[in-house]
Amino acid sequence: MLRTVVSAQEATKIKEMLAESRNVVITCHTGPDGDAIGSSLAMYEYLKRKGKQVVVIVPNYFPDYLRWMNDADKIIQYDRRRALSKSYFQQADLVIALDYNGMYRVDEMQLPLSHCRCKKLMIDHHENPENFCTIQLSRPEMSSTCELLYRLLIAMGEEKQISLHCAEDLYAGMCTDTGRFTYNSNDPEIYEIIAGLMRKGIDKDKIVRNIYNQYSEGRYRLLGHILLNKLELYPDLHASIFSVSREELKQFKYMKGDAEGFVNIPLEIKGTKLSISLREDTEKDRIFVSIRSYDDFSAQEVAEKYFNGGGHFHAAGGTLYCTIDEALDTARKALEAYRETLSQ
Ligand SMILES: [Mn+2]
Repeated sequence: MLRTVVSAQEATKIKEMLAESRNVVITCHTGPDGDAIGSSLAMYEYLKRKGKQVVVIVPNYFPDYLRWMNDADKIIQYDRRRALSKSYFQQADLVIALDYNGMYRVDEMQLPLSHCRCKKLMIDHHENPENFCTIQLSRPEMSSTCELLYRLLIAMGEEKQISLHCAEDLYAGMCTDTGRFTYNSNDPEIYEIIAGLMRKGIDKDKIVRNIYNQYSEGRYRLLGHILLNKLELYPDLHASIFSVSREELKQFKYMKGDAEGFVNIPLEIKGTKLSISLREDTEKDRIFVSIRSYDDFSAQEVAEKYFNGGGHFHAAGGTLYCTIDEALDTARKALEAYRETLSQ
């Protein structure tokens, strides 16, 4: 038995909301990751089996390594199919917001989302949710939206309705949001949930291979370049910074998703407890910042104070509108500002 995370009352309300709806649009955040796509397709699978008219609409491109999931080919990409997407939003009597906490997180899809007068349901694990949904199931203490969605399905008494495909999607999201259960995953119940998903017949080893062993050659050449030429290590501060410019990304035939997880790698160097990654956008003049930390050092605080961002305690990010050199200066200043804490 899992502890109560979703109360019986909440579960009943959500179950009723789902039962009353006929045309459902499932949405997730821009730059969808494994948890966003996993929770969206798990919900899609569940509602489809309930006989609902349901579509998944994502704001933009999602990485190829998530396309093995059942019905991934049915996902509609908003930035490519605006008219079609808008018609789905207009017809919807329920919009579900998965793995995001505010309308700003869907980028340009905000327009049809905010115009949509129907009921909205949020299921999410990011802090400080915005109040834009009829029902808001927000649990920042959850490791992933997929974990929360599994708990919701159980709380609604729907364990039997979790299909093999649904279980695969949920596992994929739980796995990617915890770095294959290497961070943010000390809750023993996570493993009870995995056991539950395995009883549905998932091949978890194959899911991991499907997700992680699908990268391009360019990704590893780029990583080699970064580690050899771009990584700045500050052993006295137990910290590291690296930056990648648009030119460098082009040189290594960068595709969206190719740099994913790079920020975690410097933390594998003994003694490092903070890693900052700065990556120039290939299109607009902006720098994507990614921050990871260990122990009691808050990546979130650094993201908020220096990089117009936020996130989770150990995994955060932000955006800077400046040159890559200016971004490097900002990152170095941030390290200096935390010298006392970091040098301990
Ligand atoms: Mn997530």
